[in-house]
Amino acid sequence: MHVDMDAFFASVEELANPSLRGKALIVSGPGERSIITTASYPARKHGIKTGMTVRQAKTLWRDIVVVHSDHRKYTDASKKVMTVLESITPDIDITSIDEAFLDVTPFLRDGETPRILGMEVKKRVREDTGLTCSVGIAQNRLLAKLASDMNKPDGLTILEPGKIKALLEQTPVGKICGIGPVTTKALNEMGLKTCGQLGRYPADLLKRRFGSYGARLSEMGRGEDVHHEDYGSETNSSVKSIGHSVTLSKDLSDRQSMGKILQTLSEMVGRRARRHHCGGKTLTLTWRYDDFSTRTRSTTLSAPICRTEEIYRYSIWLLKKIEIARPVRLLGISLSHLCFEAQTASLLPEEIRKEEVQKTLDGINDRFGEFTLAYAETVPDLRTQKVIPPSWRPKGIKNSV
Ligand code: TTP
Ligand code: MG
Repeated sequence: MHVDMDAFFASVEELANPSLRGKALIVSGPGERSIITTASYPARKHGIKTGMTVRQAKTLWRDIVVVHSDHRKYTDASKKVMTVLESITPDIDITSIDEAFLDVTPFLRDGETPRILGMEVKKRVREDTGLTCSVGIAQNRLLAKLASDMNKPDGLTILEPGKIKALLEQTPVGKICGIGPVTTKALNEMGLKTCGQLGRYPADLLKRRFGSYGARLSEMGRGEDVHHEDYGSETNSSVKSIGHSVTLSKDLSDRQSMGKILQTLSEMVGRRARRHHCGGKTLTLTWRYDDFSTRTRSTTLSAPICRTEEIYRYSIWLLKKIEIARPVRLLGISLSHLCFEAQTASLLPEEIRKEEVQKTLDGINDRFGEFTLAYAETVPDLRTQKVIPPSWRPKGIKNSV
């Protein structure tokens, strides 16, 4: 079973302020250039969706109501939702702030039909949180997720095994979780528009074109999900990267101003890595131009890093190497190739001193709040723009692939 909350941030805002209920509503950061994290269903009727800027939304619907994100509210609501789901089964895998997979096989063995079970889950979520969700039930995760999206909002969709083949014939490849816009475009150019076509296409040709992902694509086309048999709880080893990005309040072209942003992002990424006792061997700098084209540049180091000062130093190094072809509207840093518990104490006096400085800074910020003590270059107001990635987990860190 896949459970996904409907227009989650917007619904939480409506719950907190009932006068917003039923309105065309968007949730975003402050300012016209901010990106919309979600739009209520009435707003979606006007073509407004996640990823647009507030300004674009206003051109589509002048009377759109804009609410500024309040992440505390969403994490609190998320915890309530997950508590309800955990009361249904401990076999749960929370995959983002508003969605989870539940292995409900044992209930079905006891004779409860999927529809009764789905209705019961929806009822309990609504009673305990005041929010609606959409539920999909199928024989594996891939299909359950496809199902939960089919009748949003407040939907309940059950995919019976006998009907899946026909459904996949009609399903565009981009509807499958794990096939993003770039792959969708590439597949479409190969003449593969539906899952049915993708599933029938020779797997070795897909492998030649997409590498090991090609084999996975072939399975996806057939609605198979052999990789997700295990619904066990999250382990740190499943975490692939730790990153933060920020949409800038105005486009930047000079490296010095960008450096200040990177200082702030280095602290945010480093803090998260240190909290989870890990470091990353690969550092990636992401930048997005004003035409929304996005670039990345990475460097892989001989040992994992997690101190703010190190992350900053290498991101500045990358920044110096890149060509800035147009004004930049978004900057991001991420650490990948994560090593857990890998930090061995350094023997170099200078390194020991830096580690002590870092521990002291962290200690103060743990006690008095983030950025209480920060490097002088840090831009403090950036923190308010922080967006919770969809891959957020209440008990863990971002699992981005
Ligand atoms: P989603 O479940 O993707 O979207 P949603 O719940 O708003 O709408 P739907 O009914 O279609 O499920 O994401 C959950 C929340 O995560 C969403 O309310 C806002 C946040 N979010 C971001 O912050 N950034 C993003 O890019 C996306 C997609 C979501
Ligand atoms: Mg949702």
